[in-house]
Order: sequence, then C-alpha cells, then structure tokens
Amino acid sequence: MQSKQAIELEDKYGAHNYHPLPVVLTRGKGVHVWDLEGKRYFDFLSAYSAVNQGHCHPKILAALTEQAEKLTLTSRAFYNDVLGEYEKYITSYFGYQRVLPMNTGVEGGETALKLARRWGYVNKKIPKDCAKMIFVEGNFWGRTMAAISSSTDPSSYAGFGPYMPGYVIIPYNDLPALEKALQDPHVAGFMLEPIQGEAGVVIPDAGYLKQAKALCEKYKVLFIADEVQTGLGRTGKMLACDHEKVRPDIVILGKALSGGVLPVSAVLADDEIMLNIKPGEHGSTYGGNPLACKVAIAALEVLRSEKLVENSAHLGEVFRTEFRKHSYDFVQEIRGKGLMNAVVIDPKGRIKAWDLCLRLKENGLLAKPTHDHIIRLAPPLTITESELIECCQIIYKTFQAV
Ligand code: IF1
Repeated sequence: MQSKQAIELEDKYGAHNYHPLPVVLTRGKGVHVWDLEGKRYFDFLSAYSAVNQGHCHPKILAALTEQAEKLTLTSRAFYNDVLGEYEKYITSYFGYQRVLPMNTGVEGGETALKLARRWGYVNKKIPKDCAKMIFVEGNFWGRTMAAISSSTDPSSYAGFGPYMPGYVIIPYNDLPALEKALQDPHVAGFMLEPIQGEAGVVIPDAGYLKQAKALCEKYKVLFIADEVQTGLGRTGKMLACDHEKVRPDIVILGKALSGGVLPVSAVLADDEIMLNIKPGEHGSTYGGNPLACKVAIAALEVLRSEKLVENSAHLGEVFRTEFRKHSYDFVQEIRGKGLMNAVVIDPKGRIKAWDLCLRLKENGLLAKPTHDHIIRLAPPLTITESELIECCQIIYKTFQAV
C-alpha cells in the first residue's frame, strides 16, 4: 500500500477528529520513523512526548513480549504477581507512599481531581458537593468532559456543554491571582502543568512553582502537578517540578511512562490523600494490568540506565544555542527547557507554521504546529549530539530557504 491509499482509507472510514501532516508512517526505531515510500525522518514530536526513550526501544519491547506470553490482564478483581512489584518500584522511584495506576493521561487527571475533592471533604471538611478546583488559563490535560470544562481554548470545549461545576480559572504564572483564589475555603486543589505543553511550551517565571506550592500549603490546598508531558526527563529533570525542588501533593504521569508502547498512567500521592478512596470507589478495567506494569518498569529503568534526563538537559542547551546562531524575520522566539522546545512563528509573518512543517518534512524532520503559529520541537531524549546538530542543520536549511 502506498501513502495515498492509507490516507484515503482514513479519510473514508475514520472520524475526522485530527488533521495530520500528510505523511504515513510504517516503522519507528529510536529517533527515526519511516514512511511507506521508505523515506526516513527525525521524529521531533515524539508522539507528544510519549516516546522519550525512542521508538520501539528493545528493552521495553522485551518486557512487553515476555509478559505478553505469560499474563496480560487479570482485572483488579484478583491480585497478580506484577502489580505490587511495580507499585513498590514506582513509589520509591519518585518518593511517594502510594500509586494509583490508570491508563491514559486524562484518566490520571480525573483520578487526581477525585482524590483532591475527596481529601477536601474528609480532611478539609469542605461542605458536601461544594469542593472547588483551581486551574490556569491555557491548560490542557485531555479530552474528557472534566478536562475540557477547565479549558480556555474553544477548540477544546466549544459545543460540548454543559460543563463540570466547581472550577475556578486563573491566569498562569500569576501568584496574586492564585492567592486571591485560594482564600475561598471551599478550594480543595490547584492543578497545573509545570510548563504548559499544548499552550506552546509556556514557561512560568523562576520561583512561580515554589511560591505557588507555598501558597497552597498556607491555605491548605493540594498542589497537583500534571507531569504527563513535562515529566520523565522531557525538561531536563526527572519531573519539571524538580527545577524548583517542589514536591507536589499529587503527581500525574503518563505518555513516556510506557515509552510509547501502550497507554500507562499513574497518580502518585501519600497515604493522607490516597487512602481516602476506599475499595470499589475508583478503578479501571486495564488500570495496573501486569503487561503495563512490566512495560512501565522497563521504561523507567531505561530513563536511568541511559541517563536520558541528563542528555535532555545538555542537548536542550545545545539545541537552543545552535538555533539562536541564526535569526529569521518570521521567527519571534525559541523557548524551552531540556528537550521540550517550541519555535514561535510571527502570526503575521511571511510563512505559516504549517507550511514550515511541510518543508521540514520534505527535508526529513517531522514536527507539527500547536495553536497555528507555534512549532513544538521535541525529539526523543535518546538523540545524540551529532544527530541533534544534523537536525539543527535541517531546520536552518529549511528556515533559510523561506
Ligand atoms: C490530543 C495536545 C499535547 C497532556 C497533558 C494530560 C494529557 C495530555 C499535559 C492527556 C495529552 C496529548 C493529547 C493529544 C495531543 C497531545 C497534546 F496537543 F492535545 F495538547 F501533548 F500537547 N496532560 N496530550 O499534554 O493525556 O489522555 O491523551 O493520554 O488529544 O490531541 P492522554
């Protein structure tokens, strides 16, 4: 089958809930993917940061195939011999007492909200059904009704009402606005991305996370970090909150927790928060399945054994330094931390981000715009310095030709 047929099949039989770049991928290995015509690309999206360990990592696949031939799913109606091992591993890996295993990032967010509301009622004595959650403008944590109810992006929420009640939306990176919102004694939790991904790699001022956490402690509100995209080495630290030595009350992980092999997410918290949910009050058919647990252990081990966090920090500096050696009238800025970067294109400039991505594709590098004028540039954390320099040259050659 050629790319054209593959695209026609999706167009004819699939929901049109995406507008993909016109490339049909058939194979991935490390930092590279190949299309049906055999052309090789550098993957600079990394499946929205789900393949930090690179495509089809052999150690993660080995864990997958070994467990797949043994036992894939028991449901939580019974115990199995893998979940406890995984729970011990991941809680000591991140320094929390408990983990609640789920599948997708948004299920992790929903779980965190339920834990925060329940903690609000049990520990903060918020009156029944009065708990409030604070979110920030520009947030993105998934596509469920609870998630889009907190969105300020019409393409996420418009036309899907009515929305979840009990939400307060404040500006990102605005401590006075946060302190004002925290005065409400019915607030149970404050949830945010340490660096906003979908908003276009929006980095808050230094100290914002630290001071926001301190304000949450002052007003007895849970600080919930959505590290689904920023976590697992993407920003040059294991968790983006580590840049400010902030320990969230609840951490949400997803995406690269499985190295892109199957959906695995996790919510980390200590006993005081986690044990408020009693047996039968929350769960999921696949949550904590043995296959996912073995894959997640392998994915986390690879981050450490291949020093991907350090590589992300170092090569992130190299990337931004290289990029800044040239300037382009249609580029407003490059920004990022570690290997989570974005180029902001002048919306009134000579070329659209989409067309730049088409040209990058022609030159062998895959990236996709977010919000029309921002191009996210996020390769797998396994990229080598020489590969990164090669990619900088592709970007330079492409941008120069405009
Ligand atoms: C799509 C965006 C990225 C996330 C953060 C939770 C989730 C995501 C910070 C939910 C998911 C994905 C969803 C996917 C595209 C992608 C995305 F552009 F949509 F916003 F990465 F920026 N927290 N992000 O980024 O995780 O339930 O998807 O496993 O919906 O188009 P999920």
